[in-house]
Amino acid sequence: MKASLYLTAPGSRFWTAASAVSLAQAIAVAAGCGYDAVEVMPRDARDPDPEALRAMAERHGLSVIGLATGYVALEHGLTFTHPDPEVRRQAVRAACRCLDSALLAGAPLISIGIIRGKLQGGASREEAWAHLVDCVRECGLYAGELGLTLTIEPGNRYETDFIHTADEGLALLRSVNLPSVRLQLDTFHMNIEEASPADAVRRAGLYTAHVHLADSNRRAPGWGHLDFRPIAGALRETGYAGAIGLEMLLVPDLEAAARQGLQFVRRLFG
Ligand SMILES: [Mn+2]
Repeated sequence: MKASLYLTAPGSRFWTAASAVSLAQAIAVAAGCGYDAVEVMPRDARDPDPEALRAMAERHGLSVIGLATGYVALEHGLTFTHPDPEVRRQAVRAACRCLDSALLAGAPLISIGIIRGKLQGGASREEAWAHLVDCVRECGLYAGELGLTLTIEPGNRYETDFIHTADEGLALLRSVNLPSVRLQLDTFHMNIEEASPADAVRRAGLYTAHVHLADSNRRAPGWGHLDFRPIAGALRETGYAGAIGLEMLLVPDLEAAARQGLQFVRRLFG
């Protein structure tokens, strides 16, 4: 099972930011721990420069497994469900630029999380859902042209009011109906929203293209109270062949969390 470490470009507003550690230093730590890959939340489509990122990873024998699009919402305020069509158009354009960067970084996927936005401006849930489907379809078509995958990550209710569960994610996949659009499951969100995370993994089946692992408190797995064994069992049952991405609070520090996360994954999946 390939393991990847989730890293954030320095200066990002995203919560995984590892203080003053540069991406080059963080990648060196990931390599030292024995990770296979990194996943990166950029600050912009060119920050980090995707080709430089790829070279940094390759220097250590690592690959870039994916880029996150959260920066489009966090840094630029652009979302797929914004009531203003011009904002939605810009959000789609930014996500497509992220796909261009993923291609240059050698990353097979980009993820759709908070870029989907929240209900606002008096829009009804139905309108917002229709906007989301249109935006994801447009980005998904472009991802398909590039041979890349767009993953939809269900998120917990405190971070998004759209798509909390794997079932809701699957409903979006059905509406979009493109082979380039798939699910990304995150154990931290599943622990809050799913009646049974393991059953959610089974229902998502082979629609799952990527998995994030973190414990109940977003710390490294094993440092909270989530039981990962049924989740790992369900992933094995479904024949999941993607990577396991450690997306966790880098406490007490990057290296300690990275080491704990990887050891836990190696024990869990053998
Ligand atoms: Mn995640």
